[in-house]
Formats: sequence, structure tokens, C-alpha cells
Amino acid sequence: DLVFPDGFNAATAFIDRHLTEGRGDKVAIRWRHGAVTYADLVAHVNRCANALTGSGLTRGDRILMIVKDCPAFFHVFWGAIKAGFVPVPVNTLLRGPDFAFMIENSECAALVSSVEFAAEVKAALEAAAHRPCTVIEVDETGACPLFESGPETFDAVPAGEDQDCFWLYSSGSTGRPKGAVHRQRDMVAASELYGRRTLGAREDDVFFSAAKLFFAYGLGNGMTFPLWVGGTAVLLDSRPTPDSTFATVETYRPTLFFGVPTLYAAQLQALEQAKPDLSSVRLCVSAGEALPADIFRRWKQRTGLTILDGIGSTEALHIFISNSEDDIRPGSSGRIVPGYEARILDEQDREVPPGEAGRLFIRGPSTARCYWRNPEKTAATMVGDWLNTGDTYYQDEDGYLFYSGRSDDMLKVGGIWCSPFEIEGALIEHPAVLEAAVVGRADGAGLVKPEAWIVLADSARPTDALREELQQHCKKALAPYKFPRDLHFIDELPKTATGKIQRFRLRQGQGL
Ligand code: 3SK
Repeated sequence: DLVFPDGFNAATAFIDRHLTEGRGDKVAIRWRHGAVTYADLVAHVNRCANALTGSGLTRGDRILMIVKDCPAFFHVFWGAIKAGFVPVPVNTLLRGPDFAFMIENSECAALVSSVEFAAEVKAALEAAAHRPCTVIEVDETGACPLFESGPETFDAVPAGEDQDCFWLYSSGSTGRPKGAVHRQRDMVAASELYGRRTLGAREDDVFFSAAKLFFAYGLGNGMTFPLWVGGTAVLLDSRPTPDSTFATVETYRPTLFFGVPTLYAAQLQALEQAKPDLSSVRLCVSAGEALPADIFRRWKQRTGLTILDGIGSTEALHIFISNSEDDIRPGSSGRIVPGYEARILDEQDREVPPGEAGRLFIRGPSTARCYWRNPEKTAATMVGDWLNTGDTYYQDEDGYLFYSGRSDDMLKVGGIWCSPFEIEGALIEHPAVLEAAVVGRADGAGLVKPEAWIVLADSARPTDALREELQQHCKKALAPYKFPRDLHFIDELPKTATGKIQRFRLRQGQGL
């Protein structure tokens, strides 16, 4: 039921609308360097659109953004879209060679970066075979020549709901990142179907996303959802730790908080000492990895707050399976978000019955059109209008969907599929365990057995007795064949910038 006018440009729906709706004086963004009203935001976006247009770019040109979470991210992203260019925000934690790959792969005409990343950006520009014609820096306070002067009005360039709008790079467990090409309608679809209708985001909400804007999850939580409902976004431009996130909540008093399971686990540990005032928050959200039921329960017990768990992807743009405030099944990702469809298929592409795990495909109005210049990966992932999520799921008789690991992380133990996530869930219920990751390891006979990598809670010591105790704990909590035959204690799990455990690195022994 989403309707788009001819020539639809997403900037009209997320930016321009606020002035005609009388929101000019309302604060759109708060961060440590001040507040930006909706009127300021529109003016900055328009200046940016004028400056980019004046710098000789051609319609459809890509603008690579290596920009921290600050108002300038909004100005450049929307200024580019409004002027008919394609912003490509990328993970700011990457290194020079990664940025060089993205400069070459996107053939970006412009590069905008925050000064904090100057050394890596310089190295990338020196190494890349392609050279963007415009290179612009945003300073520490978010100031940038693109929007410090110039006309404050700009008429959006007509586009169309199906036209390319922006890209996000998606990192698989192997291979180079792939540029997922999103259309003008995609942010509207995700913001309305998940943000407003499922999460229940409202105009009086103040949104704080610990997940950064360059990550599809953070882009929705921290920018498109607040703009869609006319709310206020709170930005944190430093690393989201328990201390920094609690301090941000106390200072800006958000009503919605968005985290990932790893952060909730670390916050729970910090709450044993700290007593932050979280009273402004009405609801918490988790995605990025399935939220173990134990974390859901402990968070509720400790803070009184509900965490809505969901699962999304860069390719789908945001969450497509979710719990909702009046319909929660701890340990489950929830139900399919209305407006999306799900199918769980076996190896012969037949739908599996309830209770049986298979590959999850979804269909919906926010999915990426293709991967940029990657027909092979596009064909494997965008199958007709269905998206192969790469996740293994099962659905119970009541329609709740349960994560069973990445399709390629599943283990077959004694001929039976076994979810690493289930074993991890059992391990972290033990008080000595802060985080756990499970992979398959072939034993002397070449048979795959579960192997666990464990980060201990501060209070625990890595002893053989503890190893034995954890194995006994798993044998009790799980079908006995699932207990981890090997257990390694480790200081930190290898993770992607967005907090996903890199099990492939543990399989390769790189966690050691
Ligand atoms: O990983 C997820 O669950 C997710 C959620 C929302 C948007 C993007 C992603 C990758």
C-alpha cells in the first residue's frame, strides 16, 4: 500500500516535507557539538546539493562517504540524493586497502571523509587506480566546505521509485565487499513497514542507535526512522561502549535505544557496578545477531525494559522479521514483518514443514536491486524478486521464526544438523561465560564436532575444571551430541565492524 508519485525523489519525503508540515523549529539531531533544527537541516542539505551540482558531477555519479556519525552525514547523504547523485556510506573502521577497493569498485566521482580517518583515506587515494575528481573533508565539529555557504534552496532532481538512490557495501564471510544498490523507495518501505508500523516509532520519539549510520541497521535507527516520523536523532561519534552509551542516554534521554547482542551483554556486566538513569527509554531493539533468550530475560530483570529482537540485512535494508511490543517470544526473531514474505527452503528448493530448518528467503519492497557489477553474486542472492538471506531458520507451529545460524555455519554432527547458535545460547547461560562462539572442527576420524571459543566474565578464571564444568553444563542443557568437544578460552572474539562474530576466522584457527 505504499504509493509514490511520478519522479519520486526520497529527499522530498525525508527532508523537504518537514518544513511544509511546520516542523522547522523542532530539533532533528542532537550530538556533543549542539543541536540541528529541521529548518537548519533543510538549509544544509540544500547547500550541499548546490555545491555538489556545482562541482561538475553528473547525474548517477557515486559519492563515497567515509563520515562519522555527525550531522554532516545527514547533509551529504541527503544533499547527494536530492541533487541526483548516489551516496555510498562505508564502514569508517576499515583500513586504507579496503577504502582503495571501494574507490575503484564504485568509481566514485567524489569522496567525502571525516578528518579522523585522514591517514587511511590518504593511503587509499594513493593506492587506488581510480581518482575521484572531488575530495572533501569534514572537520571534527562536523563543518565542511560543502554546506558552510551558498544558496539555501534547491529543487529536488526528479527520479522515480525504482531509480537507484544509494548503495551500502555488504561484507560476506568470504570475498570482497559487494555494493548493494538500493532504490528511491527502499528507505520509505523500511521506515514505514518496520519503523512506524512494527516498532511503533512516533514523532515524540528520541532515537539513539549504538549501531553506526554506515551500517544498514544504524542508518535506519539513527537517521531514516527519526526523519520519517519527524522525531529527533541522537548521535554518538565515538565507540559505543557501556560507559559511552549509558552517558549518552543520561544526557539526551532517548525514548528508543538500538543495540546489538554483544553490547547488551557488555552493558549487563557493567550494570553490576554502574547505576545509570535509563528511565527515558521506553523500548530497546536488538539486531545484527539473534538475541539469546537469556540476555532478553536478564535485561528485563535488571532494567525493566523490553528488547525487541529482529533480523534484517544490508540487502533488505532493515529488519524483516521481528518481535513486536505486544507479541514477544524470547529466543525467537519474531514473525515476518507485514509487507514482507518469508519462505524456508530445503536443499531441493522445496518449502520445509514447521519445525524443520532450511534456507530463509524473503521478498519485500525494500530489497536491493543488485550488487554493483557482480552478476554472479547477484544471481545467487537476488533470485527473481526473492532474496536469499544466507541464514538458516525454522518456523514453529505458531509462526515464530527461530535463527539456527548462517546457512554456511551449520554443523552436521553425527549426521544431524546442529546450530552453533543453540550451543552458544547454552554456554552463555553459565555465569562464567560472557560471550561464546561455536564452530565445527573435524576430529581425528574426520568427523565434525562442535568446538567452542569462550570469553570469560571478569569474575571467572580459565581452568581445566571450568572447562569440564562448561561441558557438563552443555550436556545437561542440550541434546548430548551437541556438547562442545573442545573449549578454548580467548580474550576477544573476532568480529566484523558491525559486531557479527566471524566464525570463519575461528574455523581457520585465527581466534588463537
Ligand atoms: O543484521 C541485521 O540484523 C540487520 C538489521 C537491520 C539492518 C541491517 C542488518 C544487517
